[in-house]
Amino acid sequence: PTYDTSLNDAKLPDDFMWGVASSAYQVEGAAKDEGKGPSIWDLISHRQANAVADNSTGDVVASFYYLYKQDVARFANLGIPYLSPSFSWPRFFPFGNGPVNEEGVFHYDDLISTIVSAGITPIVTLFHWDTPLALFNSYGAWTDERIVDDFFNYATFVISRYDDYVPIWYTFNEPQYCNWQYEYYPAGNNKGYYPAYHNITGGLSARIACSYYTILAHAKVAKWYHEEFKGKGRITFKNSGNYFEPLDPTSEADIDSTKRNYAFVLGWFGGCVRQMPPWTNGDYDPLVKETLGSLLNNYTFSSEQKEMIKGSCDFYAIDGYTAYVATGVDGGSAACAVNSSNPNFPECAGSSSLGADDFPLGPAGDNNVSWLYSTPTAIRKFLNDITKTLFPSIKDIVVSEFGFAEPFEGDQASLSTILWDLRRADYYQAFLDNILAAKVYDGINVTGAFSWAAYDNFEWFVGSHVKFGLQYLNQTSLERVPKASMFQLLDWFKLHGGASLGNGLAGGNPSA
Ligand code: PNW
Repeated sequence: PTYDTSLNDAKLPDDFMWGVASSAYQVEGAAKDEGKGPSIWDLISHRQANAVADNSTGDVVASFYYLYKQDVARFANLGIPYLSPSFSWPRFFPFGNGPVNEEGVFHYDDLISTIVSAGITPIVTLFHWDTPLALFNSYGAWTDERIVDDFFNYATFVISRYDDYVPIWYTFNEPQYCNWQYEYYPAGNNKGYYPAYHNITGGLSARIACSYYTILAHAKVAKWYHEEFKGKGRITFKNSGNYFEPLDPTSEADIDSTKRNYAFVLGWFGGCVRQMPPWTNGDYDPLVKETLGSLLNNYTFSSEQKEMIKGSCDFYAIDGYTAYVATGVDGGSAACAVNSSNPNFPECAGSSSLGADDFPLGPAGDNNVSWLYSTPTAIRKFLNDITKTLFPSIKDIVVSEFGFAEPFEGDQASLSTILWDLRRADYYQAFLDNILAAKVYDGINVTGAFSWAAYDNFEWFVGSHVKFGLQYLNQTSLERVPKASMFQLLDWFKLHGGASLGNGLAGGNPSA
């Protein structure tokens, strides 16, 4: 890869937020301990053989639930100013609603105080896919409107308790995933990270319902945070999305396909930042509405709801990992028809990998992260697309996750190869250079960048042998060891500035 040396002297402001991200089920372990209730992921990983590729579970992983004190000390020693973990809903409320689990509360009390005492600023995600199982069993979780109040109850409990210490709240991680991968495995083929419902095949109405109630749950919490609670910090959710460009920039069909990809991934969930014509405030993307037509009938937003959704994202957060080219497919073909037997995402659009900027592809084959291409230059173009074309009203944007999986299958045996992860180090260097270029050259107000992941963890359906970590995790001893990519990340911020330990709260919280 070639690097842009003209950026060598470019500096980030002192309030540029950076750090490492994680999620409760992927790192905590202690799945049955201290009063935690089961989540959908305890069911998926335990009760369905081969649902997780290597049949690993979240029972132990990094045991962050018990080892957080040494983890936080290590992050502080490395000089990492922000941590972005998620909290576990069924640890606070084992049944999803009802009585609170005091042991869970004490745990998160101490986690927050440990982080803050170390000079690190916590940014907390309230929901990272671990839906309380009880809510599936009682009413079908995300397909039922009762989820809105149950999430509200959980979210307001947590925010009220920790708002003094948490300058940014993410209500949801990537709601896109209940939309286009919405089915409970093995009932459906489209394995959902937070499936809409666990004993039906999902189908289009589950998919639409789950997106609908997620948006409403976010908006209800944000309205409370802004108007009633008057929170000290900011609130939004993390979007999942990747850069798309038309395979042939002169082809109408390829351009149309690019628009559809963006509309169905980002636009579906964009009402909270959509504030100018031709879009309607607070609503779904017009292309989504036009494509789905009457299928949205039971899930349209009232004007009161649109009012609540509008402005419910204080800034835009994007988990952007990779890039694709969009290709048009015949709009009239059966493969493209939108109906309940073919609800696949994204309607009437095709895509494949983008040429990899001479960076390597992510591990494919047995490792099953074949969606991940190392295309670090795309983030600059993506930030331009989001802030200038898709949602021009956005004032600031945070890259809330980015990262790369390594080693590849053949490398797994050797610890030195695992620690000497130069492909990931290259990805980080070039990715961060492109974020900096977007800021310096394109004038985009990108205010943070968070690496996935703090250490190797449980990578959902592909299990614990897929390693996104900046630190190696020895799965037997639970020892953590920083990899080359961790030092690459730290060196990059040493060179280019950004937040440092201890200045986070003031930097990240405009009202502090
Ligand atoms: C994110 N894609 O998921 C999640 O927030 C994390 O929990 C996960 O471990 C991490 O990225 C790495 O996978 C994604 O297909 C899954 O573009 C898939 C995609 C993007 C993000």
